Amino acid sequence: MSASPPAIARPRVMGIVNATPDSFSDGGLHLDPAAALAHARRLIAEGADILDLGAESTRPGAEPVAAETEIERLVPLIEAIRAESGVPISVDTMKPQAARAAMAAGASIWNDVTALRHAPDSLETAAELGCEVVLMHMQGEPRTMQAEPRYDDVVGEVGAFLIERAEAAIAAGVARDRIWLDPGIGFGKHMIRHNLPLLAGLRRITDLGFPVLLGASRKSFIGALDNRAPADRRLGGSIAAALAGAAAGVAAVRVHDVFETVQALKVRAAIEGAAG
Ligand code: HH2
Repeated sequence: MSASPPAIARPRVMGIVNATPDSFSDGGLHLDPAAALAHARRLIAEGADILDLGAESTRPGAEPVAAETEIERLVPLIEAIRAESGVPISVDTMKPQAARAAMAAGASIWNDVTALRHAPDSLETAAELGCEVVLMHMQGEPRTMQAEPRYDDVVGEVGAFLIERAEAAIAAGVARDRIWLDPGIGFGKHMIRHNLPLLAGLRRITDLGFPVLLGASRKSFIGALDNRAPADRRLGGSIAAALAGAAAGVAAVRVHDVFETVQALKVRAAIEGAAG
């Protein structure tokens, strides 16, 4: 008899490395390039399957960052990580110039919260780069998106938008098997009325036939559900959301707390495996 039952596949864990001075969850702790590299190293050691590097905060009300600034923040960091690890690197940017520079430096995934809508050449740049792309749903734009989000059927509308963007990407020449979808928790969504039905209805998004990335880590809806817990006290809620994602068949979760999330997903997979 084997000591442990076969574990079922678990979602991959994408660890967040912020190279911004104003990200909501860590207050810009990783703006210093050496600190960002140290954080990346730590996430790799903790079991991150992918690193997601961001140089422009998308928090509601955040000020835009110039492409040159993003490139100055991202490229040395990517090169430094690449010099010591083969971990897949994703870049969280809406700018084709930044995506291009990042891919040249060794990244392989373009994570675009605008689903390749920000610039007129976003779609064709993604096709030309041949990288994987994450197409995320957002209603409105970061500065104003939380003002008055509206949906009749949030899951249906998010799903329809994601399929429309996937088709646009494919028509522009992006290979179908390079496309990820992301429901965009917190992006133009009411904290409770929209984020929760979306998490509850995730299976309808994973059923669309593309790998799905879920980003719920430390987001405001967790604080809204738990006595206004601050961002650094939302680990339990973040893990609960990651497990809900796993149950709905997401391919990856984007998280701050890699060690704890990997552990939770491993235990979940082992329990599922034991269920036979
Ligand atoms: N959430 C944030 C940023 N990028 N990308 C994807 N694909 N999905 C997400 O849910 C997502 C994302 C949140 O942004 P920010 O305010 O910068 O905070 P942090 O990067 O610390 O999560």
